Amino acid sequence: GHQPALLWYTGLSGSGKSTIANAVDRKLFELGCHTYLLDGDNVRHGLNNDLGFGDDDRVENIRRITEVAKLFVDAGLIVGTAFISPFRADRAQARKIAGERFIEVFVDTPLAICEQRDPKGLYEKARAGEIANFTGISSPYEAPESPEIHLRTAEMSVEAAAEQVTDYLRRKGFI
Ligand code: GGZ
Repeated sequence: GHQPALLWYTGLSGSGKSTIANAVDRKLFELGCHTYLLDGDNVRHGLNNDLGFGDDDRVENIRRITEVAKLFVDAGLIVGTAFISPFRADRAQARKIAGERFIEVFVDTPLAICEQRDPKGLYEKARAGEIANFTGISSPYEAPESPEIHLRTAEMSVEAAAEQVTDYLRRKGFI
């Protein structure tokens, strides 16, 4: 069996949040855990397709994600959320709502590396002024001060990062 939990991934665009969250999900599935992953693909394209990237819309984006994640946690799942979630206050609110089940996972990839990867060419567009309010360029990212899990991705593989997460879950008795 396993205990429900909320793995709250936070980090810049291109930091690897979704990739790592998916790798963790696969490992948990193999262990027989019931999981669900909320990410841009299933939330920003559906429930939150009325929201953009100004500060107010990001706050509302994260507020709704927090409430939906809470429902899945109440249903007993190990939930992952993979959003930039740039504001400390919003993550603090999610922590308050999820209680001791909240696990902040800082996907700590330096801006220079994210920008170098630029898998979707978004940083290039943001630098050229073609995308407004781009996180790290023209919109702030407030890094976590004391995340439960700190992934320094520049120094590790996706597999090693995923293992750091499952090790934590094991150590704390969630799995
Ligand atoms: C940041 C943006 C922006 C702006 C579009 N700023 O790398 P991606 O493409 O796939 O991930 C980014 C995603 C960020 O959405 P989130 O819901 O995670 O953001 S937040 O938590 O701040 O609400 C990026 C794309 O959307 N994208 N415009 N201006 N990222």
